Amino acid sequence: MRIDVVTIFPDYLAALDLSLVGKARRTGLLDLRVHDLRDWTTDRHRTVDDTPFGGGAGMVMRPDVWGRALDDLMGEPPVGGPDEVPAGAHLVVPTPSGEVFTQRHAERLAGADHLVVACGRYEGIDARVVEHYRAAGHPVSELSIGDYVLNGGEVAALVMVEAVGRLLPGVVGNPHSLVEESHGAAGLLEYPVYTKPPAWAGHDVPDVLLSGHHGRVERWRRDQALERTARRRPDMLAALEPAVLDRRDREV
Ligand code: 6GU
Repeated sequence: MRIDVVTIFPDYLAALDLSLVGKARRTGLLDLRVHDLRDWTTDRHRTVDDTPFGGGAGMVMRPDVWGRALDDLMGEPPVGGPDEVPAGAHLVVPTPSGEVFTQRHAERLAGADHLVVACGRYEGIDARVVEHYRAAGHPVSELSIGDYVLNGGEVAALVMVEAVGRLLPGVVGNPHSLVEESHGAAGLLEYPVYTKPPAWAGHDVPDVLLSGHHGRVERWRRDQALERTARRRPDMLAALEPAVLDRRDREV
């Protein structure tokens, strides 16, 4: 997969050299390129923003600068028809006014051949930019990483690139790690985990985990996951398909 990130702070994305995503880049599983939006400015001051029409506080990022950058990076939009192979990038715009980014978005984006992530700063990017690439036929996703305010899209882009990158085949060494995790297919939070030593600072590992009884361990983990989800994320529990709950689950 190819991912282009466009930002006025390329250094923010330096963390993507590290860990599993960094390794995926070095081994060629992920072609990730970070670009400075100011490379597409044409004035002496390398201006990317201006005052908002209609007034108000803050600055808005100019559509002409973004348009030159994205025209260079997006490729041709996909052509219609059910049998056509999609060509051209999926545009991702991190913004606090987007849909809340979830594992489902990560899974969908991981299926794309090419993502372009446009990081806005200030009060955001002129709305015609999203309108333009959508009208041209590109898939466009405006996504927020949660209900709080950041200074720009860069940290959100880090979150999204990591969440997507780890889903690419071969990036996470043990594919089982992708199955049994919070926000995975089970729709439950992950159960608590323990390792050695069995007694630490007066806290013991639950006996069942030392019992060697696989069936009881599985049941205990499922109960813990259900209890946690009920307490911490009642919204997730309410959204569960009733069919995924067994009779024992309902007693928890
Ligand atoms: Cl994607 N951008 C900004 N600026 N703030 C946010 C966000 C994104 N997601 C949550 N807060």
